[in-house]
Amino acid sequence: MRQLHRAITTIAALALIGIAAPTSPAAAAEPDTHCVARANVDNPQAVCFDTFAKALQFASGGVLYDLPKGSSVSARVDALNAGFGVNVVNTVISIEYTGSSYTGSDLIWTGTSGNCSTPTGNVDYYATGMPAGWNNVITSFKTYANCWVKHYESPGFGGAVIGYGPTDSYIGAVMDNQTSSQRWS
Ligand SMILES: [Ca+2]
Ligand SMILES: [Ca+2]
Repeated sequence: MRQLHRAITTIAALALIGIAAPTSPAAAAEPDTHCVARANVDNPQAVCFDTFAKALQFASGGVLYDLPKGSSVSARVDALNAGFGVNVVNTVISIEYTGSSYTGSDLIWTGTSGNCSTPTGNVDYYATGMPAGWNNVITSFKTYANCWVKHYESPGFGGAVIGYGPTDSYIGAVMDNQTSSQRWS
């Protein structure tokens, strides 16, 4: 009986070692990231967080705002944008996603000039290039603050282009994972 008990204890110890063994780094999927960048600057930089809520809070300029738990992304962005000129410095002009239907990692574009003007004959906001990690990855996007967005294949507004257009769950085969610069109007 004692020998059997010892054998079971040994097997259990080996099993624990097996469970505790680290998984291969190659097998670990890259976690989604949630980033914020400012348009209308020369070299936009992304500041990234592990949750969308933290990224949106940063985009708001760090000003706290209270909304019910489970509020939709649109409701939260609308609340942030409603504070423009009151207690919030930034306006969210679009959110870009690496996956279709607003999935994957996201990039919150902000500006400091409030809403886009309704005519699309002008450029209200621009990004001549993408922040680090965001070149050639955009697949879907949501627009805010009366802005529509143009996505360009190349930096500096060159190559294939789609837009101006509003929120789209799929950018289309031609521009999928191709965006290297953007304009908003
Ligand atoms: Ca490109
Ligand atoms: Ca405009």
